[in-house]
Amino acid sequence: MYVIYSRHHEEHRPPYQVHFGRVAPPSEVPDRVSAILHAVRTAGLGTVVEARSFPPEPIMEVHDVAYLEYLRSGISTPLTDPESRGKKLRALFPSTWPYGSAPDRRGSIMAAAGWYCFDTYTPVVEGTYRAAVGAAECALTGAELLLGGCDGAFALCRPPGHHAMRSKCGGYCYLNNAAIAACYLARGGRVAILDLDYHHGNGTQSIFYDTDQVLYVSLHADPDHAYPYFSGYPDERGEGKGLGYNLNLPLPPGTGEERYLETLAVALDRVESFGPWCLVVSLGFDTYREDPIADFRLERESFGRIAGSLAKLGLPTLFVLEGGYCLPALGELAVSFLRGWSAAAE
Ligand code: SP5
Ligand code: ZN
Repeated sequence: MYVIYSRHHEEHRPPYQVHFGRVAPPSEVPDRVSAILHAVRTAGLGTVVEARSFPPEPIMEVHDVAYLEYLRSGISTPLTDPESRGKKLRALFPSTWPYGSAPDRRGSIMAAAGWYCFDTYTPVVEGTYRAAVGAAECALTGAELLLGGCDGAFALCRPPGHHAMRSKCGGYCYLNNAAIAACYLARGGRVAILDLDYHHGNGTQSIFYDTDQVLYVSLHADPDHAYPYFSGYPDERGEGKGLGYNLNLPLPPGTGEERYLETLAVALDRVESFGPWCLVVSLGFDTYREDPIADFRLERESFGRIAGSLAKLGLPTLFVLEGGYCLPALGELAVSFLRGWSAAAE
């Protein structure tokens, strides 16, 4: 198993997030990936490699050019508002969103912020664009390994990606790493994406909602009480040609291993009946019982069992890191996962 990282992830350091209308410490921090890398190296698991660089085209297949330009240059665009003329921001957050039947007006940087970002968790800072491109390159490097015949790769993407839409950031996500990899892998045939993050991958769902070439299946907290609130319901099944190629399996608060593995079996049946040539797993560790922002009850060993069930599919698989915020446990969760995968894949 190759484990892929980008040194550029450290350049994305959000100073804070706004949660329930209050300033709170950031959850999505550089130590997340450092902790996993350290644990994987200490355990002597897998081959750790750096992402290679890619031309912009595979990213532009998923994301809108004007949105990419917002991520690249938004933070250095001076405000023109009366009380802050000429000032530069340290972290670009929206304060206003398009309202009513607002036409596409993006004159000021604050209009762009509301246009291109859907929540108060996802600021653009100086290093965001470079880090997000590095994360996409981790996923693409993994995709290329699969196309070359490798049967497993784990891309340590940071910032994460599954909430990012074609032209909107949100949920700590800027570029949809799993979607970018899936598009790249689609040159080899149909691709399935299985999303195991605690939160519904609203970005990934929206990107592939109208296609039958990429299947999206997700296990996540019921949006009736959990972020991202507006999507992840079972009646969202796809549209047009894509009808029947989107499957949401919401789970209640307190979900533990038994219920999780039963639901995973339903998801894996759908993946098998789709018959993809490979699988992309959006892997979040925020389903862990001690995760500070979530309420599932998976144990460390659960991650090894989940990996074991995935390995039994026998498909070339690209794991793409999404969430997971319990810093003291992240390393051991990743190690448990990788051990479970290699034990079953042998
Ligand atoms: C990729 C991913 O897992 N994104 C998650 C986005 C979650 N957004 C809601 C976060 C609630 C954060 N609560 C912070 C409390 C700080 N004390
Ligand atoms: Zn999550």
